[in-house]
Amino acid sequence: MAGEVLSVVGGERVAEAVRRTPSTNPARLSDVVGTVGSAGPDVFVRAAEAARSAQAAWAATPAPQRGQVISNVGRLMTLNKERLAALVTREIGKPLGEALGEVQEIIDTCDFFLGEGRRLYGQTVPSEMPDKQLFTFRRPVGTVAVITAGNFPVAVPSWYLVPALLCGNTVVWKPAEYSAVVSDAFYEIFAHSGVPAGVFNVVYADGQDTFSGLEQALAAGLINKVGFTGSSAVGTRIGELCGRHLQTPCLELGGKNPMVITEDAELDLAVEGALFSGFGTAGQRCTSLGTAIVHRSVYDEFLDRFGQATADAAMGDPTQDVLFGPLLDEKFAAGFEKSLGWIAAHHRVIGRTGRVTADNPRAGFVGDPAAGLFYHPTIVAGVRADDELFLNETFGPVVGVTPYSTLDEAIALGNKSGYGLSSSIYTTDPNKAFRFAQGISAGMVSVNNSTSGAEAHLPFGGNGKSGNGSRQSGVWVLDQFTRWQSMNWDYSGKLQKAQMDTETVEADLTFQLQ
Ligand code: UN1
Repeated sequence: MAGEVLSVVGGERVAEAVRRTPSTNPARLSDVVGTVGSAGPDVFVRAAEAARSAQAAWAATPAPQRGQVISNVGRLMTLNKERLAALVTREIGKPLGEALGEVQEIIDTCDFFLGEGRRLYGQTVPSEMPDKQLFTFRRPVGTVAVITAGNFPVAVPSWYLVPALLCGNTVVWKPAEYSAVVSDAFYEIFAHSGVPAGVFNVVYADGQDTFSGLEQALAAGLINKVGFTGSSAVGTRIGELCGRHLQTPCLELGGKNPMVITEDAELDLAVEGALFSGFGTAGQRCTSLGTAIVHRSVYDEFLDRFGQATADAAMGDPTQDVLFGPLLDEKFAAGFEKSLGWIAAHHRVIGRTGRVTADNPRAGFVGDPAAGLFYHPTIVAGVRADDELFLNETFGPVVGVTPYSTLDEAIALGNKSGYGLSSSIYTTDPNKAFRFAQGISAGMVSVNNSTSGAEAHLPFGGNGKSGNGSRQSGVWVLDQFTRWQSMNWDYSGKLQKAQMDTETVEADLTFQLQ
């Protein structure tokens, strides 16, 4: 596959690198997928300059033509679906079925936005004065910096890049370094779809260099909008930085997503949902299940069935038919091991914990566990509302379970962590479903479905520690990548002053019916 992956500025590869690091297959650590040449902050600034120079011409390109480019991206993604998905599987260890779904999510996003190129509707608005018309227009924000994580190395970037480009913005994209090879393949598809040089720039850099490049680019007035998907800690720093420049970034941060299972829930369905939400993608989605909050009357029964389903689930080699594969990369494995330290004495652990090894084996493991970063799926029963495990995101295959008595208590537990990304309730009672939706602080609510797996055209985003209220996807994301401009056009031939020259309607407002 790719030899060395390099940043792209103004359509040219940037040969100089501050560091060269291998990107390895987390399911088979001996397999080096490619080498990443990381750039310093100066390259980020140069990329922002290139994007700035290309912006006016791109914004002047008729929106339907920009839509044609997005249509081409969708077609090339379809043509390359299997190859791109295989690369996702190889570089970050996502099971192939899920990787194919991830590429499909890009295609769905293109399908939605190619038509938006022929809409991007503004309004005509009546004026309070004669011979005057009012209008609104969506204008591009300008130059956008997009910084994304590697757990969805291509789908989540497409949620930013596709609408941002369609709306007439130019972009600097900073993908995760541990998914650089797949990011490069994604970039090449855009480059072959008719995106002009300079409109889409890519910078591979570590977190610190990215932050300092962004700081400089913002100070130089080169960036008008930042989109960031990643941890709440980094999102907070980006929010502070953007705030100093009077900008509101689009932030998609962590989650500690609750799933409430009521006394009337269909338990088999709930178990299936908890299994996929908690252990699908090895628990490494921002939408992964954090804590199952289970009515006391079905608590033991749920735990038994969930424990059994987890023991029976296929895990291992992500090229095979498994529920989940390895953790994304060494850094994530280390972070997850730290969060396993949150398991406390009062908890009851169901199943094994930690790395799958010869001494800590998993029955039925598919493939060779020693080859990669494989971790046992762990259920921790009896978590309490003030436990670290209850309050903090783990980003790995561990699910906490806690009992509740009343729905109000379940909702309070669901809101307790302060995150507010996604949530789920399993119930057969519509009353409980709506009460839950009203009380839960999450931006997304599933009824009888997983906490993860949002469709690509519904608003996606969170509240509290999960974001700043921004929403991606569908028509809602247009407000991130355009600004409303209002126009008033007076053709009366005189200066008509709003509020002052407006005719008042004659009326008798003392009139009462007899
Ligand atoms: C993420 O993990 O950052 O809803 C996004 C889902 C996916 C996206 C997750 N479509 O689970």
